[in-house]
Amino acid sequence: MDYSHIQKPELGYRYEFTLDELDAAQACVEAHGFAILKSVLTDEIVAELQQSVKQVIDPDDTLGPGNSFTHTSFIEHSPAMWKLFDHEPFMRAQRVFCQTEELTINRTAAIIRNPGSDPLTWHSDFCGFTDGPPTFSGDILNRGPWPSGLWFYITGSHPKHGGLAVIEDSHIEGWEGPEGFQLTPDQRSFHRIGTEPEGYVGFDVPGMVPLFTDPGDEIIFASRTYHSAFPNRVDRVRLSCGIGLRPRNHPVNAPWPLSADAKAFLQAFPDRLQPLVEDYVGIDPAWRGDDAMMG
Ligand SMILES: O=C(O)CCC(=O)C(=O)O
Ligand SMILES: [Fe+2]
Repeated sequence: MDYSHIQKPELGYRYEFTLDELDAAQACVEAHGFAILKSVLTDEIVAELQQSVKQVIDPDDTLGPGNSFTHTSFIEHSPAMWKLFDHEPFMRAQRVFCQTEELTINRTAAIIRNPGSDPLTWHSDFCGFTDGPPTFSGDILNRGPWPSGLWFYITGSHPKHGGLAVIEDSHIEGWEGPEGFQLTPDQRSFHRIGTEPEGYVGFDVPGMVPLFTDPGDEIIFASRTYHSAFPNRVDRVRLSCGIGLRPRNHPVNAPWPLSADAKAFLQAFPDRLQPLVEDYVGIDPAWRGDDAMMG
């Protein structure tokens, strides 16, 4: 399926903001669950990040047509991403979106979606719908009120190019799913009423907002906001990367040890930026809690 016919929607409210409208952008995230902040990155930073995502994930260009890959500790390998912390417009914005002056790095990611890659299942990144013991890394890192999405689609977000789509107003506690759908038992996705309770893939969902961005724009979405990514149907790789930050006064208790890469990153990270990695716990994507279901 090709989604090049999908147009930028006219909503009854503004959701694109400039760097001097940070409070309005945050108000939109609070009201509707998402916002776009225009031109946060310079062209130079965009170019460096594009280069870095390719170099860290797929240096020899062997990922192959139709494939995608998500790197879940990108910051540890990308000095290009470190530069954002010295880019004051970026920092000022993140303090507003995280509602605190004192930030720490929660998690980071970078994604390559090659031409021909599949659409993503609709989901929420939030893992606090139930309060049982943690079963995987998301239960530790994605359980707080901080934004789940602080993303840069550094080759642009467009429906034909593997861009992001969100569901407006889906960030509200108690949201029950789009009209005609119901939440899956774990509440992290939804399915059409009357069908198997499997996460939905498709772009005919009421409330869907396809996001159109330029490479330097930041996409912000709230902790619970449901989102998906279109398939990449143009002949150009889709690149994205994101830095999830959380308030520094909100430590998370990670059950996994810091990896060798995480330790090397903490050592190499510049002294002046060290407050940003206070309580940095890295990630062990393979970690499973005792209560994790087998199989
Ligand atoms: O690939 C994308 O555009 C979205 C990725 C995403 O939602 C995730 O990694 O949780
Ligand atoms: Fe996600």
